[in-house]
This record gives sequence, C-alpha cells and structure tokens, in this order.
Amino acid sequence: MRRLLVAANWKMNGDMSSNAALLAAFKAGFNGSADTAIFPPAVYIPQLADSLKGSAIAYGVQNIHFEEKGAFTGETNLAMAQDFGCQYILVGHSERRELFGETNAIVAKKVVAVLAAGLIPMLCIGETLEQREAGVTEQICKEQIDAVLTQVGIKAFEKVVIAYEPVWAIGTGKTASPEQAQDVHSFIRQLLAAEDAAVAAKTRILYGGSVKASSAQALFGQPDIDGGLVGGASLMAEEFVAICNAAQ
Ligand code: G2H
Repeated sequence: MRRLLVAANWKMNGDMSSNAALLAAFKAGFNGSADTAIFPPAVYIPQLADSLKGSAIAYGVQNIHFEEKGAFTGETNLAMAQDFGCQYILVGHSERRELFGETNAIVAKKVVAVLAAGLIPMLCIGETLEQREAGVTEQICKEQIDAVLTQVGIKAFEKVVIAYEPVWAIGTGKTASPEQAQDVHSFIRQLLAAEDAAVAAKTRILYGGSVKASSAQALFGQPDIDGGLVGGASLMAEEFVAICNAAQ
C-alpha cells in the first residue's frame, strides 16, 4: 500500500513571522494520517529545520543545482540542502520550466543528482492548456517521464515521487476534476508498469493544481492519486491542515 503524501509549495511567499504561524498551526493540526512535507523559499530552510525538529513533518527546497559546487551564482547545491536536514527536493515545477528555461534534460540531471545524494526528488510534470486542447496530454507526460526514466532507470521510481500538475490548473482556481486527474495518473502508472509492475505499484503520484480543502477528499479518493502538491492553499493554515487531514 502506498502511504499518501501531501506537500506544501510556498513558492516565493512568506516571512519569518507568517512562516512561524503556519508551522505552529500545522504541528498542532495534522492528524498524521498522511506524510507531509513543506517547500519554503530556500532562505527559510533553517527556520523550518529549527521549528520542525522532532516533528514528522519533512521539508525541502523548491529547486536545486545538479552540480556539486562552483561558480553558479544564486544557486543551491544538495550538500547545502542536506546540511539543514532537507529530505525532499522539488524538481521541474512548471514555473521553473516556463519561467527559468528548465528543459526535460536539465530536470533529468537534477533528479539524477538528488537520488545520488540519497534524497527524494518530487518530479513535477504536466501539460499546458494548449497541449490538453491539442489532445497531447499523455504524450507530454510520457516525454517528461521518459527523459528521467532513461537516466535513472525504473527502480529509482520506488523513491521518486511524481507530481502531476496540469499547468492550466496551477494557481488558476481551476482544479482538474477527480476523473480527469485519475485518467492521467492511471496513464502514468501504466507507463511505469510497462517497465516494472512492482515498482509502479509503489510509486507515489501526487496531484497538484489549485487543490483546496473542498476538492481534496474526492481527489485523494481516486485509486491512483497518492496525495497532493499544494500551492496557494498551503499558505492558509486551516485550509492546508484540512487538506492534509483529508488524505488517508
Ligand atoms: C501548483 C500548485 C503547487 P496551486 O503549482 O505546486 O500551486 O495549488 O496554487 O495551484
């Protein structure tokens, strides 16, 4: 059985005081029915390391560089993330792909590096509205997964978490319906199963894109949806606690 995982992607939001308030509410509110992880802006990782000491809530950075060190101004490496207890690394979020030019090849290099460091990559994939309307959703998801699969091999997907985030549902308030999401999740699992059915049965595939407390239960109730990656709603304490506690 796959244990559900709900992750918060705070994106470029928050400050010391609002973070502290959210963390206190999360620690008090989570019922432990699912694994949870938080991706704050990188500069706040030490705050989370301190606040979440002894708690079951994991955390990690929203982006990483695949190189070990060097002249890469503005970047963070895996050793730095590990120094502060990061367990998960978000890789290939659609905003990174769209706004910062991350290609499938770059995303694959990042996943390779995260796995080599012994951390868990959360690999984001998903189609744009244009691609959905053109009927190429499955093709796009396959290309995004294949780019990684060919580099790390199928066994790595026992550890890699996939986050399917249709770009048209991100921050738009438009959640994919549970059936729309399940269709793609099932397709993704079949892709993995064609390589190794036992691994595919273990891979956690999260849904992301305007998840709210009101939509969480129906989404998480789908057979191939193993939790969520939550942006906007993870900045609201009660809302995010309700989303996490809806995951069983
Ligand atoms: C998708 C999601 C979090 P939101 O980016 O990764 O954000 O829930 O605001 O759509």
